[in-house]
Amino acid sequence: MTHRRVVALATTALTGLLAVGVPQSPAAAADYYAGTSGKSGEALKDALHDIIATHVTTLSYEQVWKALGETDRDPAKPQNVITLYTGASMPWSQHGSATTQWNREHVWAKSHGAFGIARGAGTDLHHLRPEKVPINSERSNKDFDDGGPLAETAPGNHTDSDSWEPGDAVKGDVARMIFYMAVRYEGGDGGPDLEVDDATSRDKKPRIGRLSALLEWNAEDPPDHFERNRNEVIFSRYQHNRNPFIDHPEWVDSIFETARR
Ligand SMILES: [Ca+2]
Ligand SMILES: [Ca+2]
Ligand SMILES: [Ca+2]
Repeated sequence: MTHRRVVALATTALTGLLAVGVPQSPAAAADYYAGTSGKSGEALKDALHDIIATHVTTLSYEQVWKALGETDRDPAKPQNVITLYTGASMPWSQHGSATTQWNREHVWAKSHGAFGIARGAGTDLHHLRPEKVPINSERSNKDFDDGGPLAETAPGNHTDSDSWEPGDAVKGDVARMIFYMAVRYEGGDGGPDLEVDDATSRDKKPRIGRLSALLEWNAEDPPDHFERNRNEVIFSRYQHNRNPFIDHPEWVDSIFETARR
């Protein structure tokens, strides 16, 4: 285990102790994950899929606007949302397709599996985030990986021809969104079976990468209050399912480390 990972794990524990204002009680969270006890790897993935794909409410693409106003609300300025890659605060009302506005960034690029904006993967709040229109365009459908020069539109982010490296504050958020999607979507209901691989091939298959970078990012940037709160809002008010990797970041390695080999 690297020193960096040890520090990240210690920080995870500390963040858990210090988390305040999140309505989910430990007892309720344990109940949600009943059936996962003692499981790891593929068996844990299957159990989590059954939990997070059952009793889910799907939203229309139009309903996503209003929901993001709540899930990504700026705590210091309730009429605003916080955008994903740079943490900018923008008025919720300023959404649309103009270059001065924000729109709905599909963190799992919607061409990777061609689900578009269909109910389900295309409208799943667990991977949809507000982002400035020019940044959304520059990220495009690139895979995630470390490297490249600074992005033109997004300070603190890096990009090259085949990949996007988010700012340090949201690297873990991005990783956990991707891992959620891979477990949530297993090809049921006519939807795609999304999977993470170690490539940055930027193709249209139902895959995204790069797994090794995403594993590192999950360890380096543990869930904070903002990320936990948004999981709670999605669960209690919109979709009624959770991102298990925000509640249990350690499950990422259990399920996905094996996929790398
Ligand atoms: Ca690259
Ligand atoms: Ca973070
Ligand atoms: Ca899958």
